[in-house]
Amino acid sequence: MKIKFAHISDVHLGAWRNERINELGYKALEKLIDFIIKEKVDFVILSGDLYDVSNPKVEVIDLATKAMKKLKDVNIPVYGIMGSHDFSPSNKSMVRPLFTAGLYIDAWVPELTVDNKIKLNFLVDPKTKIKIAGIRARKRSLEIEEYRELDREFLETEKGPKIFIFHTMLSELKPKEFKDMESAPKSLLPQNFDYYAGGHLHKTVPEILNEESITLKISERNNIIYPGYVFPTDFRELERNKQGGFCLVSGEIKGENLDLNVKFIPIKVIDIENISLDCTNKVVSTVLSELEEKLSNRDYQDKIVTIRLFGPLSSGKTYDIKINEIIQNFKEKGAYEVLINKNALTTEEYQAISISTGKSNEEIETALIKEHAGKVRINNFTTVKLEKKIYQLLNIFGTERHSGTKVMDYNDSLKQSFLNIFEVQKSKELKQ
Ligand SMILES: [Mn+2]
Repeated sequence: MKIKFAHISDVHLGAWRNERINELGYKALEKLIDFIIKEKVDFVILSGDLYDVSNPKVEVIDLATKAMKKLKDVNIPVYGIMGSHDFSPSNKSMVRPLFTAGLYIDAWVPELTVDNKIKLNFLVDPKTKIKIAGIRARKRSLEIEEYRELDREFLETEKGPKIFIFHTMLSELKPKEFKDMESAPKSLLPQNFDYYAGGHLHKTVPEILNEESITLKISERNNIIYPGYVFPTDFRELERNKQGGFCLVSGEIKGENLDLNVKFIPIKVIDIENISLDCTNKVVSTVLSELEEKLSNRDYQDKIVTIRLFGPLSSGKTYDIKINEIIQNFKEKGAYEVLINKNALTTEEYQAISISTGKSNEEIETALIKEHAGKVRINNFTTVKLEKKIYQLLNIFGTERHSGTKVMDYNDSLKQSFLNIFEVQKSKELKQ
């Protein structure tokens, strides 16, 4: 029997603060849904992070519901799990209503055995009879502990064909740039599945799928697949300028096994233009004129433009580089949206921060505060006094809002404490 399914992951609908960019993410999902309907897939596997947060806004939920409904209407079931982003430890994830309505089918069906192991029950896809089991993610990859408690024998001895869905990074498959991210050894996965549908890693793995757009044969040694994101979810991902997409998996059921081929299908909704400008030892006007030059040299029509400014300016303040004006200039040249990142842009004033490793957090904090306090001049404040104030400030920022306190009251009291620390009269309105 011939089969075909789509493997999607990390949609992160509504991940952007910029609504125009969110719209592109929505468009990407719609395009994807239309594509797989046309392809007449038997089912869809979603390896987590449909949403960017567990409680997205109504527009986002509505859009996801529409997308799922569209598939349901043509009898394409969607099997999946909650990812690290849309999981809620208090079970308040907005993925739940989708599960309840049957628009999305939860592949995480755990059961505690008498010897306290986690038994994952299988779903059976009615049309293909393929068995599906999955382990949902938790925040900060806490699900890794649960892999160790799985009733592996049950999972491994169940007759196939079968697919395992998970949302965890595997150490052996971890690309260099994610080296600091939590991961689990491959050996934690239960064996004997035909296809391992991975999520969480915002990159297509094996990389060759996305890089050379080849069709890969799934083999026993090569059956763990991560499609990566559907549309970039943050600045860095836009900057990497790798198209998002999903995996289209097709092949045949051969007895208890699957004979599969996988192909990455890019979903392109916009062109991206990346600008990276080293500002080391430049003055503000030089940076601006270099940007001006780039502005006139390239075509930005209907593109997302990312601009990264970095390095220490020789003089002036980082806020002398007016982001809004730059954005305006690029938009006048037809750019769809412009994002500027100047996190790594510094000035003499804040430069040369030395952090010694091996010290405790407290020691590092003390050293940093000392260093910074010595660099800022505020009328009537000695360095020692300023240091003290920074500590007071950190204290205030560390106060949590009690459940009985209204957000507005909490904000007001934060503001008042801030004013008190810096000995500012409330009548003088704080300028942003
Ligand atoms: Mn994700």
